[in-house]
Amino acid sequence: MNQEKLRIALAGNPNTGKSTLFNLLTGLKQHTGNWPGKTVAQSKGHFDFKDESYEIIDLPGTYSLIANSMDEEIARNYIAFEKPDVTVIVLDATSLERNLNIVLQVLEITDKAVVALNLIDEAEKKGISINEKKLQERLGVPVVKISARNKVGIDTLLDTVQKVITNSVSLSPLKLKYSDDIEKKIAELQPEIQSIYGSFLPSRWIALRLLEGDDSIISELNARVSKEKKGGPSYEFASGEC
Ligand SMILES: Nc1nc2c(ncn2[C@@H]2O[C@H](COP(=O)(O)OP(=O)(O)OP(=O)(O)O)[C@@H](O)[C@H]2O)c(=O)[nH]1
Ligand SMILES: [Mg+2]
Repeated sequence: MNQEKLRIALAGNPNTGKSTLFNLLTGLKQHTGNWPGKTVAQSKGHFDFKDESYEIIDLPGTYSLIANSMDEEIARNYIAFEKPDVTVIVLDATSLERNLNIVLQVLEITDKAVVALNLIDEAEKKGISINEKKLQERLGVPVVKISARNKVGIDTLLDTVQKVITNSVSLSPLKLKYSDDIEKKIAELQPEIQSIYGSFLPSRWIALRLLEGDDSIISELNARVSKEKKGGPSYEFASGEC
């Protein structure tokens, strides 16, 4: 058994059943209900599965990870900077199209992801059938159908999480390709970012945020540079530099 607990983050749109899944796994009682925006701060819980101990983080539901709000900043910072071993992206299978946007955003930050197609019971009731094999092929990360409320598919989801952690599934996450202009700028910035952070932080995603002029990422990066490189040469990103 591992000494260090493995960390799983639950991300996704509001009202997709993240806290229901969190409560089921941890035995805790996070607020759940049929309206969006219940979870406003990250909560932590623990559980064991097949000889392994996990810490699981219930993130606030968000439609995006560009940090327009406190919720988005909490979710984004956890996935990008705290680097969970796996991010489980919980989707509402009855509104798949709207929910896929957050998947692409998470996959820009991390390769270590599993998609949980939740509320599959509700989707089936509505006559919606989803070809999860096809979706998995297209997204390049595992897709598992679950119903957190009815406790269906949970062992398969956790088995899949373990496989991702132990690198026993091959991942080729779908990455958005931008216009040639933007791709050129990303290619210029990435080596600079890597020279400061090594491979620890997602350099392509950081390059995109810098190109967007995202001030919150700039202050986050500066805070981390001074924390991690205390006493070393200081390097400051300045707003509007790119
Ligand atoms: N039918 C069905 N309902 C579910 C399932 N999982 C969760 N729900 C319901 O979906 C609603 C939202 O669940 P929550 O767990 O609060 O969702 P959340 O993703 O934590 O929501 P936020 O914290 O607002 O982002 C609740 O009414 C749950 O009972 C499921 O598998 N099937
Ligand atoms: Mg919640």
